[in-house]
Amino acid sequence: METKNIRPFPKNFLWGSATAAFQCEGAAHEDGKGLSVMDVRKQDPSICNYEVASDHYHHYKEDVALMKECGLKAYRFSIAWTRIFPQGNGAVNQKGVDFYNALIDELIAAGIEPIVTLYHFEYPQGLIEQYGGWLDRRSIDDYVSYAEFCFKTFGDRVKYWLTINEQDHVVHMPFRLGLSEGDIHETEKAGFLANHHMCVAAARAFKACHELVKDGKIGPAVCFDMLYPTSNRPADALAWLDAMDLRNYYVLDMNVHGEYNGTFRRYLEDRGMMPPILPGDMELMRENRPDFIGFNYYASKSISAFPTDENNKIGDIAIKLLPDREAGIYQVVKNQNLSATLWGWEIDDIGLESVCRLLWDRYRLPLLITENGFGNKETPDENGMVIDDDRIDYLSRHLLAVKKAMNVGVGFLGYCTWSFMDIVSGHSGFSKRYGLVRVNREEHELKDLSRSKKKSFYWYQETIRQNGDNI
Ligand code: BGP
Repeated sequence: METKNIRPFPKNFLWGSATAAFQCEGAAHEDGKGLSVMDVRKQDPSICNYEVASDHYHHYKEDVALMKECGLKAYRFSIAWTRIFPQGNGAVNQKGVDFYNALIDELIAAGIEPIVTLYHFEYPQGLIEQYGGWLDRRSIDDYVSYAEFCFKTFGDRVKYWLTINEQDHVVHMPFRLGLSEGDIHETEKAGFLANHHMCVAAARAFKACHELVKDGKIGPAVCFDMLYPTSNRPADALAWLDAMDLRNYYVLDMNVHGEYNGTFRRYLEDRGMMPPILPGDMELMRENRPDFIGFNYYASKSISAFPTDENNKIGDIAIKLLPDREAGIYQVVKNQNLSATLWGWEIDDIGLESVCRLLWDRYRLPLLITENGFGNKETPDENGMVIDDDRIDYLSRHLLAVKKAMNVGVGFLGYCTWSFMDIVSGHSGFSKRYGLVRVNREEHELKDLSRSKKKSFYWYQETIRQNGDNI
């Protein structure tokens, strides 16, 4: 809604930026780090792997100095689980601990609040080999032991924690669970078993954080696209509700309310995919709630009804990243009202405003945007600077959406751009850049990995300096 006045950003708003370990650190085989599922991933050879990435492991002091110059109040990064526990459990690798201690100390000295993701896609390959990873309940204990170790070791300085990045995507991506593609139904079933174990593990991590970290706050970091019914046909509106429950709310409903929402439960039971729930699992979730909702937002999608017929039966699904078409439920269709990135991600800042309100209405927990950013192909101009006006436009519109959501009462902790420096994109290597800072390398040519500030760096610096009054 438009209002005559708009409230300013609060003084303690966490102006942040984010990365993830496997996408920026490099040093994939250095100082005792063990292998993760991302290291062993078989991928398109035209895309770079994660061995060097942005070489943040060796450039972290320079990177933190740039964050300080930008004025960041918070930096979200992830700990590579296998830098601390190379096998996922068992012996600790002290050099890994030393690295994160040094990074955290550097941030604190720069006046930047660390926000730490415990697990961002890079599951230890050792646990896959020992017992099949998240498909086995032993995974819960190993995740909790790792989390407790981090709380005890870093919790004197790290007060904001995130349990699992985009669990709602991981469970649909076989290789991130250490599975081969195989039979789609079996893979889906395995994914929802993993999902249950992750929710139990997250509840135990919420509990442990509250017990071990003085003033600690912890939450999930899901992906949350805005969804729209494509038309005012009632069947499209119903398909939209189903899609919201099945794509967006299902993990958070377990994390916050300790329940499988009705649509999700019926969906799983109908397909013989309901995981075994042990006595105490749901009570544990209900008794241990997160302190905030962390979510990544990039785009919106349009949903229309997709009825069954003689060709499309219940259970027929088309899997891409997530099922984009499920017979008897919904299908994702192009939104003619929005422009998109080069990768087809539909740009929708108003969608973010709606998401913030939906999340606040359903959970009444403060929000932390853990990722929001614009991926693009980029080359520096003749003066060596990347003039990324499209990114500035994208980020400022999305920040205005946050401001407008706060204006009608949505509680917020802060906002992180994705990403601080260029990192390896999850699906498109170094050809798709997100950073406020350019890293001088190409897909396969490493060059000197030097850092240079893009135009968006200066824009974000000014935005933080004005505490968002320019938005
Ligand atoms: C999120 C992930 C990030 C990052 C981002 C952009 O899903 O949490 O790790 O990859 O998406 O995605 P992509 O790199 O595929 O453009």
